[in-house]
Amino acid sequence: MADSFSLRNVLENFKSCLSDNKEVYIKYYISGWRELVSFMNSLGSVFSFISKDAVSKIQILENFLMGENGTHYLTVQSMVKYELDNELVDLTKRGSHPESGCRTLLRLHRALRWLQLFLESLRTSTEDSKTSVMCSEAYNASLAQHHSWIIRKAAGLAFCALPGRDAFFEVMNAGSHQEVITLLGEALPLISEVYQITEDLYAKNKLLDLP
Ligand code: 1PZ
Repeated sequence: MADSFSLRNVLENFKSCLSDNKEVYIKYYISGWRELVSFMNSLGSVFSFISKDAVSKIQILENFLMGENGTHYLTVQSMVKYELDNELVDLTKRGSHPESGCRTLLRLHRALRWLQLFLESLRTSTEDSKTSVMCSEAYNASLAQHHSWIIRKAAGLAFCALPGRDAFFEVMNAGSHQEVITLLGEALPLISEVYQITEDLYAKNKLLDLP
């Protein structure tokens, strides 16, 4: 529910993502994304083209997790191994597996880099910082390179509709500005760790450019 959103829920999910031996649980990874989507929806309908795409990717992964081969989709590590071992991934061009777990998660993984950069810049921002500028800088340094011109344009337009910094801190619903900043400081290392573990795993298996 949009009105029960809190930044804390997002962070709790990303915290729960890591197993003792540093594997990434898909269940919590997608719950974290669901929370972010509900947050984005509360910002207005300009963002719905973004949340629709995110939701469809979350849904693909959830279907794998709930499906008959669900045990192989417990962690990102087990998913990669299972899909590669069974040739369930289109490696160079889209073919018979256009919606593999690996390529789907890669899209969210790239978006996680955007999130990491954006939240870090929010955390260190000052009163006169603009959310739209922070958001587009984070985007240009991450996701943009994977998007077509038309999507970059649409994203740029959506960023202009972001609430200002004060309102943004309010909708995060995690207390005073100072409390939000503290919470971000605690959470960002966890998000970075989840990102880095996934990045290394994908790099090792040469999966960073999946079509
Ligand atoms: C609060 C501000 C929100 C800004 C979000 C910044 C990200 C902008 C992304 C715009 C892309 C949306 C349209 C869909 C693009 C898809 O083509 C790509 C590639 O997928 P493919 O076509 O290969 O299947 N999809 C993505 O890159 C995934 C994007 C997920 C974005 C989730 C953002 C969630 C933000 C949470 C906000 C706090």
